[in-house]
Amino acid sequence: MADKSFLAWPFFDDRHRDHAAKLQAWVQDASLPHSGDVDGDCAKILKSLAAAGWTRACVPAAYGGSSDALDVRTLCLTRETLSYRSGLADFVFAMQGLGSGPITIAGSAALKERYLPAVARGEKVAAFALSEPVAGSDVAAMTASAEDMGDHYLINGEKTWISNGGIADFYTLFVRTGEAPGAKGLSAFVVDADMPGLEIAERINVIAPHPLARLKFTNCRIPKENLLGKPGDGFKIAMATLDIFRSTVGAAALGFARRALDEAARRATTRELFGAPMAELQLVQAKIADMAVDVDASALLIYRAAWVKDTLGARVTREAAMAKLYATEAAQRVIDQAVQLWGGLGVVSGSAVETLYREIRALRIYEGASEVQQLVIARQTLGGYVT
Ligand code: COS
Repeated sequence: MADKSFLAWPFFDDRHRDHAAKLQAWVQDASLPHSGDVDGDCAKILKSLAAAGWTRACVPAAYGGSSDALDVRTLCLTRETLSYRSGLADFVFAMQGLGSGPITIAGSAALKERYLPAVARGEKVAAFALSEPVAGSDVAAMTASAEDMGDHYLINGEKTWISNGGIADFYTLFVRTGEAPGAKGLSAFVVDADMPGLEIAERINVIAPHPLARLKFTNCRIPKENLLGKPGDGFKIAMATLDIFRSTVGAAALGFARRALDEAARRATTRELFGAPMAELQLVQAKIADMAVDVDASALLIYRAAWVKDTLGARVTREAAMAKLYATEAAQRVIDQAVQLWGGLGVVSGSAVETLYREIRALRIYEGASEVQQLVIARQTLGGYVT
């Protein structure tokens, strides 16, 4: 069974330990379908998560949430626990938080009232629309635009790799409004999925299937009150949202890695090789040791970042980037070793480690590829030496 001793670490309060224990008990018996119909499965999973109250962690208490402010430790514990059992359940939970995060951070009281309680209750499906065909890592290069028409904005352009694209009820959208070149000329909006001028141009299939789409905006008319923050605030709102959710991507990777380590240990202790259990071979022990270190080091970086954000309220860009970079790369290594220990059975479609092998890959890319995290960490580190 997955090691839970980390819950005794000083990063947590008793309410986190209580949350983790209750979620763990729930997730063991919950109905979390993986039927191949990803849209239908996501709808069913969201209903279950919301009925049990877990999606309340995605919004602040004033709007039906479970903590006063978004609590990164609760978000991370939830993702870690869900991903251990089901990558799709983790995805559904995470998107409610990421997609509504910009509203929590910068929305007017009216926008918060209109969207956040419905997100917490699972009645509105949220999505986060930032990437474009030629602007993913370099956010400031985006070209989709919103033109100020006096009493409304007119949106034109494309967004791609949009998770929940096609099933979302609303998108938090980042576009160029042109107050200044580059990062300072972007703004954020909430766009309802049924707005005329917004179409799902393409559904995209990936190795660990989930709803994903390219969106096209053609003279899509958005009310002025759907602006988040002020014109020109878009880049900072996007980055502030990612500062919260990047640690949680690390936590999802950690759940996958813990599952892989458990599967590897189970294999090593039950399979006989050269006349003894595999676990007696030193080469196998070396793999298990490396996996265990990767898991604990990931957990330390993730819950350090989450604790800094929750308790110090400081900008957490560097810590979140380290957590995401390390935990996603480490989980890839851990899962690869688990596949190796399972041998031929490890590459059989649908086996636990084969599923993990597909599930982990996208986490090293989305919400800032590993190379973007390296850039962020290097800038923050070198910044301390500039005289
Ligand atoms: N919080 C608040 N403000 C931030 C911030 C953060 N985390 N990060 C940057 N800013 C501010 C900067 O301080 C700067 O403002 P000032 O000029 O007033 O100081 C402004 O925003 C521009 O920052 P920067 O110069 O770093 O912008 P860049 O265009 O160089 O950004 C990276 C580069 C690569 C860091 C950024 O584009 C990024 O994170 N890219 C990856 C995006 C991503 O995750 N894509 C996936 C989509 S979601 S699936």
